[in-house]
Amino acid sequence: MFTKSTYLFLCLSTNVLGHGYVREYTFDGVGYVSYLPYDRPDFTQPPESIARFLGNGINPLKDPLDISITCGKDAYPAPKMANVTAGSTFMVQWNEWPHTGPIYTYMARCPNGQDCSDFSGTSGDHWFKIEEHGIIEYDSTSGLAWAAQKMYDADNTWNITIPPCIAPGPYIIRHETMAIQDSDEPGGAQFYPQCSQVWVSGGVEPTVEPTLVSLPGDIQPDDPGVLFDRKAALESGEYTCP
Ligand SMILES: *[C@@H]1O[C@H](CO)[C@@H](O)[C@H](O)[C@H]1NC(C)=O
Ligand SMILES: *[C@@H]1O[C@H](CO)[C@@H](O)[C@H](O)[C@H]1NC(C)=O
Ligand SMILES: [Cu+2]
Repeated sequence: MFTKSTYLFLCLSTNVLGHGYVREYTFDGVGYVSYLPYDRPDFTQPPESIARFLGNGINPLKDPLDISITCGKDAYPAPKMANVTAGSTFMVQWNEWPHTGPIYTYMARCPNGQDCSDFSGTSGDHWFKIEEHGIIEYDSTSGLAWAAQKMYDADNTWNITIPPCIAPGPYIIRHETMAIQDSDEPGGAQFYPQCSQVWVSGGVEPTVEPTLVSLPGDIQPDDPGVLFDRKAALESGEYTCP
């Protein structure tokens, strides 16, 4: 027993130093625990969550054309759903985020109109992007920085606004960071998508139908936001998220 738990502990600490995952979401001021790949209090069942199972845990995805890119490896629908008002800003809390790179978020309306229990989002055009931040003007003195720097400095939080004019109903929110330390080599970019389920209420009429894309599909291995020279990008400030 002693040996086993010590070994487990060492494994976890090594991993946790490397990457990251979303630990908590705050929608309309209410905190919701995310899917926790490691820090379950009793190492048995994950708590019932609004977040989809994340089989890759804190580890990155490398192939944007694999269906894992939609919501993570072996993702499946979560038992719960958060309530959120259209036009409101929600917060994601990562456990940590030790990499640099862009941050962007997509949503998809769950087609049955009731919940997201039968929707993987892995085929067909369902997704629309609600925010993207690549290189940002950090503040008046520091100049340009990657969005992840701002997240890191804000205690690993990021705030995202739900579009005010989308139709009410069930949606998946797919929030993603990309780690770009090896993005100058083909296959070097690391993707960390995370999916949560929400019921959106309110909304400004008339609602606007967003342009929909597929995932996998919208992020390509040779996209100039995926395969690029990160130092040159930061120097020039020229970068477009995939
Ligand atoms: C969401 O709102 C519905 C309808 O008001 C309510 O029944 C449900 O309990 C709410 N869910 C959460 C997680 O607060
Ligand atoms: C997100 O919002 C929270 C609460 O308002 C704030 O403490 C945090 O600094 C914000 N994070 C970023 C990256 O702006
Ligand atoms: Cu990492």
